[in-house]
Amino acid sequence: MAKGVLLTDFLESNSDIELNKVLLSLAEGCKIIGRLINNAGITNILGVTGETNVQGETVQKLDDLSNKILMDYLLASEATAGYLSEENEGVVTLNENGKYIISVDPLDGSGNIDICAPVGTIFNIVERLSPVGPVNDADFFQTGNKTIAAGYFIYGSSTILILSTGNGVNGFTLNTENHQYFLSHPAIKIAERGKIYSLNQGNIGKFDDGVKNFVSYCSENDKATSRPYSLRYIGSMVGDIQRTLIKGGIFIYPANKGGLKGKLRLLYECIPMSYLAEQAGGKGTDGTQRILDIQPTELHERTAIFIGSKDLVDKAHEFLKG
Ligand code: AHM
Ligand code: MG
Repeated sequence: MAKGVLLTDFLESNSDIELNKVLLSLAEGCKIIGRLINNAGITNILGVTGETNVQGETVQKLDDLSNKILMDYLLASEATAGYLSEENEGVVTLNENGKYIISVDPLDGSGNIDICAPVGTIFNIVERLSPVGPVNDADFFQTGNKTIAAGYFIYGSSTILILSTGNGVNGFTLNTENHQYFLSHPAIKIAERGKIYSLNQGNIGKFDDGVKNFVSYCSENDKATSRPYSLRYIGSMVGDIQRTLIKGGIFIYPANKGGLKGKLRLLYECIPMSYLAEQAGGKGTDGTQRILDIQPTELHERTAIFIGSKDLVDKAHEFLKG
């Protein structure tokens, strides 16, 4: 029998009872999602539903199932007041008396399931602003400075929960024998100096000169700074952020020329990942300001993101300023 610190024990000493209920419901729901993903090829749940979501993107069957599972489990937690998801147009009230609201990407990188690449569930939790009753959009329009807890479950060679409740970042691996999460990655710190850069370089022609020049800088020869740096890009944000947290480096999803908004969503992708990055000693910005300082104004708002080791995010900023 595996020994170690269980997620349940860890949470007892790190967060309040209501928050624990939300986190533990998520953790249970994500066990189910992880199992569905593991068996997807033999249970006819690969592929698309034939529908598009509110953002005009193709919905995979597993996107839809993951969304429903999370809603069911969070409803059962009785502590989750409201739910915002990439897969739902508007916000959903789960428990009118709940204290917390949650924004999620139920299955990030789902376009990669067919090739067995890592995918994940990303979440960000804040306290609701409205007192009781149905939640509203304003409850969700809170900056990342108000985040109480954030993280993701990555379904890769292991299922791992990467979590911060505002006191550093810890990883919990799901033991497949007893189905319990154990602390496996305590006190994760991002390397201050990164040697990996990560972006969809095929789009380089669409990006501003600042991004292009930074990419050229990363691929130049320079012994003193160990360049060229390695290029790594999974195309699944949870996978790319997992590598960035563990090995250091920078992950970038820029805006197209002249714009501020990239592809990735502020509330349920960029805020939680930037919260984790900062809690691990790194940085997350949109190229001009901290992601956590951005005031959200739309539920499915997008932003550019530059996230990871401090030195590389700062270096990218030098190039972006021109
Ligand atoms: P999704 O939320 O619809 O899965 O899209 C987000 C994903 C991220 O996981 C990943 O970083 C990005 O899209 C990759 O985009 P691209 O294919 O343009 O490189
Ligand atoms: Mg996503």
